[in-house]
Amino acid sequence: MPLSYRAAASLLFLLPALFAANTPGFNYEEASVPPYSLPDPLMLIRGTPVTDAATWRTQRRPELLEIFSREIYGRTPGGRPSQMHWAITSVDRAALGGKAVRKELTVWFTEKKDGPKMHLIIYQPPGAPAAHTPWPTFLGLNYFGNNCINADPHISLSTAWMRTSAEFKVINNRATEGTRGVHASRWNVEAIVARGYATASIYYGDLCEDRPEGLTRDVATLFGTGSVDQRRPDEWGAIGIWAWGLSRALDVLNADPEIDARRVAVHGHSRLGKAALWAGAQDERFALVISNDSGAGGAALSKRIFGETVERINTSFPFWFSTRFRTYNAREASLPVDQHQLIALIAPRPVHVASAEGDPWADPRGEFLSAHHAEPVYALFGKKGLGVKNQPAVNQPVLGDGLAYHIRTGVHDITAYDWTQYLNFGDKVLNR
Ligand code: GTR
Repeated sequence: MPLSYRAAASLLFLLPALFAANTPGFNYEEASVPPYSLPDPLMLIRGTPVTDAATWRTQRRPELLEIFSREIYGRTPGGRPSQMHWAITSVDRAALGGKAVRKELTVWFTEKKDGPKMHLIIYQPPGAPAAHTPWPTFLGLNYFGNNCINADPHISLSTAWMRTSAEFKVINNRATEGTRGVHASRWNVEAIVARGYATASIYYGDLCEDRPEGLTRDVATLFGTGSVDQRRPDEWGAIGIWAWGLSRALDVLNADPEIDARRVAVHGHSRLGKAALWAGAQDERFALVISNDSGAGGAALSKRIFGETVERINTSFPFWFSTRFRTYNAREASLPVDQHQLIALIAPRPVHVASAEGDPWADPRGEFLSAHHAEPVYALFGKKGLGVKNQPAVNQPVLGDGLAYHIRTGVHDITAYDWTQYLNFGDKVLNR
């Protein structure tokens, strides 16, 4: 007897779950998580424990940064280029119906106007801030050009290469008018500005196109980066370049008298959350780091082997990390570091890690455990960290002392709920 439509449909629905446990590249079974041991953030390579903040700063933190650079993300080959310059291209002090000030800037990384460049957009509360209280600011990379963060028709439309997407109205690798505001719900500009913060954004594709070719174009050309498979083992990849761009945006914000560059939170979702964490780990000027569903190579522990694995991410995206990271494909146990130490690199600066219940690919539990296992380093600085041993229940945010974590209902996304938590934590740690 033929299967009813409903029975066939439910079988199809079950198929991914049936294969999940055995398919190389990801694991959705908590029971299949192998026993693992995490490297101690407070043990120097030579075997001496770190017991004070000064030793952490001068010895252990540099050691860990070196390992993350050499083995995972690749080395950042330089800082701010000497010829980098920028110009404000538009200002509207009555944007969004008078609810915000909108500024657009172009940043050229060399003396050449036709060389590598990025566009920065800033929305800030209306009016001029009092001279002594410039705006604290949220800064992040976006996926579809600055035009995607709000439906504001006055945002300049990106002309850069972009992943073609019918859903986001990107046709033939270019943004169309239909791309305006497609990620407005992820950016929540009005809500952020209403809470007394500025929000700034750059398009990740201005820095490095999210495809293998990206490593030989734009910012990569400034440093002679090799192609995907021809790089030296410790050369950077796209995540390194995106993180570098966040630091260059901070250079520019630092020169804006209306922005308080000592109170800039760097945030990112998913692959851009990985970039935000790596930017925050390297660049101590970031005052708060926010990881939204950053998953593998971001906040999630690699050694748990839950959700996306090292091999899977290096295979799907061979241009995101260094080629040396491929050494750990299916060999997570041999990694000399794990992602809790990436969070620890940010200490004592605050970090907020967020997960979504319907996002097993990013391993919500592994994201929580990274924050949890970074606590000993916060403790060196007299901070409690999360202050909870167990992963909080869904929609029960923990805004702790130096560390925050929440998991919400719903899927891989940034929602108004996430922003409410980030703003609440921001009020706690940035609005002093
Ligand atoms: C996925 C990738 C994840 C995450 C995600 C995203 O395909 O496997 O690690 O980065 O993309 O950026 O949305």
